[in-house]
Amino acid sequence: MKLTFSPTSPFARKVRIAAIELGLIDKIELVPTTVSPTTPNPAYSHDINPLRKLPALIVDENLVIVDSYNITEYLDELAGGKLLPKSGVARWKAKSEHTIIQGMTEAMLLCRYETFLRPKEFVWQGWYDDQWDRAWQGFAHFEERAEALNGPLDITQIALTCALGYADFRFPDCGWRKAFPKLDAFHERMLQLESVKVSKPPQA
Ligand SMILES: N[C@@H](CCC(=O)N[C@@H](CS)C(=O)NCC(=O)O)C(=O)O
Repeated sequence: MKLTFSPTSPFARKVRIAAIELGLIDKIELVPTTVSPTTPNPAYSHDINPLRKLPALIVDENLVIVDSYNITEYLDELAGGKLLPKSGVARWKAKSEHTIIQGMTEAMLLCRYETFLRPKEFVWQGWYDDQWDRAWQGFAHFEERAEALNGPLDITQIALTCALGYADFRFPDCGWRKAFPKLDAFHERMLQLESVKVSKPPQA
């Protein structure tokens, strides 16, 4: 299998951590890929994902899986289901919590694009602040529910680690550790895992 990949992407990192933890990383070739708003990439749009986003998992000529959640769920299924509850309320709760983390990460990514890519004269501070607030409220949500992060490794813990790591990487002065001490302790715990250590984004 091939995974379109960037070491700075929190979504690709999630898949990489999951693949390592599920014992599948040796079956996946990481393919360095560049996609960015305003930069056309016709081959990627045509062959991999018309939305031009990474990661995507190319399983074979018949199956390309897009979106980090779908890829993680697929790998989890291959490995016998370790990262997501199998059914019922627990499964829907895990999916729902994951969607919140996905939205937080996407909101931070939009903040990054707003300041890094958008021409200065077009930056909309109110919009930036609103996106940032969504991510921040999300962190507050998980700070309030930090006890739920103490169980066996699951998709919520992996995705939240990637969101916090992305905040460190792109917004090093945002102060999340001070504001959310339980998440800080959680993140330190997760950093003990080799999969989390080796996948840390490069220095900004
Ligand atoms: N929901 C998607 C989000 C993926 C995403 O936004 N990836 C970013 C890289 S971190 C990307 O491909 N950006 C390129 C673009 O938006 O043009 C997922 O979970 O895979």
